[in-house]
Amino acid sequence: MKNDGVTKGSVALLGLGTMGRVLAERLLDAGHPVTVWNRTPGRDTALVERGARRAETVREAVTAATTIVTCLFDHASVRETLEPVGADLTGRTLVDLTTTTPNEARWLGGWAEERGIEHLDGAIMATPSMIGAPEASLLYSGSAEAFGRHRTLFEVWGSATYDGADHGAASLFDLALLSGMYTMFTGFAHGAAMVTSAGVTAEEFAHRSARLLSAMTGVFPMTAKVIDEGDYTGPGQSLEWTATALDTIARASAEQGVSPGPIEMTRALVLAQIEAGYGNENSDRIYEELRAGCPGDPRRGEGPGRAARSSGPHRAGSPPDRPRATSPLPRGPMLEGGCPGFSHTEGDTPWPRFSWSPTTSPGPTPPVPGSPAPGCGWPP
Ligand code: FVH
Repeated sequence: MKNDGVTKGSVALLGLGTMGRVLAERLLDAGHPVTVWNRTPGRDTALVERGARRAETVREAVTAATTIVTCLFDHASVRETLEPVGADLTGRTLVDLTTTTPNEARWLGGWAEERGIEHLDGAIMATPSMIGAPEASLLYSGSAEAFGRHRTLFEVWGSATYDGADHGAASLFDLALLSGMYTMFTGFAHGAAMVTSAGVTAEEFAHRSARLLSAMTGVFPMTAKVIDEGDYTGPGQSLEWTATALDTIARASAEQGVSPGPIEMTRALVLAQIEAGYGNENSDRIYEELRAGCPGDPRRGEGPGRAARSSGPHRAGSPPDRPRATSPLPRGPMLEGGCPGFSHTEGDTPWPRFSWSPTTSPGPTPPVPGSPAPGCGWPP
């Protein structure tokens, strides 16, 4: 670890947006020497009054600390900020709390490794007002050593979970969790639009919706078991039944003059699996449709269920050329070996790992495996 006479435990925080400012405040509360930098001047005034040191340039900030925390807008802004000071970061620890994709985090991990910079990617599972409170949770992945040394520091922000050496792991969990959150809020907004069209307040609806949705989360473990075992023939709501229910909701929505957009999205997944011949199977099977990939992606169909999807004529309610599954589905290459361009190390992380080969100059972020394929927009 490079020190250059810099105080041990000193932190430079780059990015003083809504989140960055709160992260800096909690560090100051905990007694850490903090240097702050922001692209637009003036956002550090309150922090400087509380004892933070103002850096006029990125270089001044990174050379003032042993640990550099970035909390910027996106991956592009992280690159724009850090690339000119790559050499100054050598021997220091970089913790990027910016929301990025797993492959963007892996790219930054590779870029850092090439320069002798310890790297951890972090994901903040909290809003700014939660930072420092017990309900705030932050995920980290990358250098285990760096995580171990910084754990106490990280805990000033919230609980700190280490998700493994794959630099993209924290980000993968972050975005997977947020997928559920965004679609839940969209479903709530849709339901609210339906009832407010009849004069009911959204507030009244919120109480009922929260009760139902909270209860429904109790079903997750059972759904997960079905997905993990790949057997959709057990008891539960069939795809055919679900399609009828979704159709009724969509028609009710239209009757109220409300767009059925969120329901149409789910319905499309259900109908695709019915068309593939699984109408009598459990509606948890929409997982298979998601794993099959994006329309237009050359890898589409490489996930589990591919053999069944690609063979024989499709008949509603009866899977083509495949007996109804009583044992786990054969796992396809996407699960076992990872996506094209990925490698998976036995006994290491349970998700596909991106093999990153250092080059002298990383250049622009490569079109990374797993990035959106053409035709992946919605509606398809
Ligand atoms: N706020 C939240 O609730 C969420 C919670 C979960 C995690 N996110 C992620 O945290 C990152 C920062 O979020 P933020 O809320 O602080 O965002 P802003 O208030 O918009 O501040 C953005 C900062 O980024 C700076 N910035 C933007 N572009 C550049 C650039 N090209 N070069 C250097 N800095 C840049 C911006 O600077 P300025 O506009 O003041 O000059 C702000 O400091 C984010 O990834 C969330 O997804 C927060």
